[in-house]
Parts: sequence; C-alpha cells; structure tokens
Amino acid sequence: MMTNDLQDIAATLDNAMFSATATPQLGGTLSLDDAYAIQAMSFDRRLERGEVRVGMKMGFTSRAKMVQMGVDEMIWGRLTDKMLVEEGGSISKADYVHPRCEPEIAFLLKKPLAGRVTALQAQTAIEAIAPAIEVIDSRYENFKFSLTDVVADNSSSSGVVIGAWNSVPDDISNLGMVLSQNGKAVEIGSSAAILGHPIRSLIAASRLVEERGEVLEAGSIVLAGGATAAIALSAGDKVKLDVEQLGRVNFSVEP
Ligand code: OOG
Ligand code: MG
Repeated sequence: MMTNDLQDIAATLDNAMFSATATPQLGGTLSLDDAYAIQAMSFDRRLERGEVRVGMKMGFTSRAKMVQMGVDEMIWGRLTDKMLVEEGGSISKADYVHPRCEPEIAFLLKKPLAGRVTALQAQTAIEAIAPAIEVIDSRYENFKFSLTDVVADNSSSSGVVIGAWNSVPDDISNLGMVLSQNGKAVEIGSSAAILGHPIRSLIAASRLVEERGEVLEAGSIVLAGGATAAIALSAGDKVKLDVEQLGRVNFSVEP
C-alpha cells in the first residue's frame, strides 16, 4: 500500500481513539508490514501531541486470549506515559470506546534487549517485576478485528495500571493470578498461561521488535500479555488483581 494510504488509515485510527468513537474494520487487504507501519504512524501522532514512549505490550501470549479474540499469532503494541493509570486510581469510561481489562505481569528493564536473546540474558535485563492490569480498547466496531486490523490499532493499547515494583522472585513460572470485579473473583489463572513462563514473552518481545527495526530500551516497561480472557468494564466497577508473590493492584471505573 502507498505511504499516503497508510497515513490516512493511521489518522482514522488515531481520531477514533482520540474521540472514543468506533470505526469500521479495515478489511483483508493489508499486509502485516503495512499494519505495523500504520501502528508506527499513528503512534507518531501521539508523540507529536507530547506523549512520551514508556515501553511496549505483548498480545496473544496466552491460549485464553487467542481463543477469546480468534487471533492466534503474537502481536505487540507501543505504550506512552498518557496510558499509565495511577495504582488505586480511576479511568473514565467516556474516554474509551468499549474498554476491557485483563491480568498481566509487567517487566521493567535495566538493560536493553535486542533480537534473539537467551532466557538468562532476558532475566539479567530485568530490573523489577510488578502485577499489572491492562486496560484494552479496540477502536473497531463491536471489538472485532483481524490480525492486521488489531496490529494497525496499536494492538488495542489504551491503558495500564501497574502495582508496586518487586525484585524478581526466584521462580515466576507459575504464580497464581486472581482478577476480581466488584469483590467477586471473575478470572483465575497463572503466570504459566503466558507462553508457559512469562520470561518467554520478554524473549519474544525482543525478537519481534527487532523485526521492525527496534530494540527494548533500558528503563522501558514490557507487558507480558493477558494470562486470562479480558473482562468488559462498566462505570462503577472496582477491579483488583492479586498476583502470588507480587502483590495487588487495583483501579476503578468512573462514568
Ligand atoms: C488485543 C490485545 C491483546 C493481550 O494481552 O493478549 C492483548 C485485544 O485483545 O484487543 O493485549
Ligand atoms: Mg494485554
């Protein structure tokens, strides 16, 4: 596709995000290269408005997420400071099209990672780890998309609530994760759902960003991907995530 056409789609998706209004799916003609090019172009518009890049998120790293959305390839998206929601704080539902949230684990890097790395290299690049709730929002009607649609839409990135940073426990392969909505446990899972071990998500992140000419910078945040299906958010919701050994994170939803 021509650069101008990609720019137009990037503008449409950025406007849909900015105005919290759904837009039709793009349809089947985009290549994955085009989709990541659109993502980069629409992300640049956010940077031009003064937002600062803080890291990236992985998507479709668990079966539960792949099955829920009908996409079975790993994807990634970019995060800015504007997407960070204060722990214990709130979001306003009116700022989103149809927000959902999902239980995740966040890594904070102390060293850059690029390309193919070993588990040991990935591990030694981690400064800290935290429980996190990702708020996702699709800019497409009915939260329906193809692989290339969702990549172009920054992989549904829209918010993240990160709990207290911990030093990395000895074994993070199977930490219990319980997502509660209004006091009731609604999704129960384990960090093992994330590619069998969440470190694999960091290894995949390093490889996937390199395919697009990027590295994971020191100081950046990497979200490992939802361990369970996402839940829909309504005004008035109080959401909490408990992750074994990592602690709790929560936020609420205002109209
Ligand atoms: C796409 C984003 C997927 C995850 O953690 O798997 C994702 C979506 O489900 O809208 O964030
Ligand atoms: Mg996610």
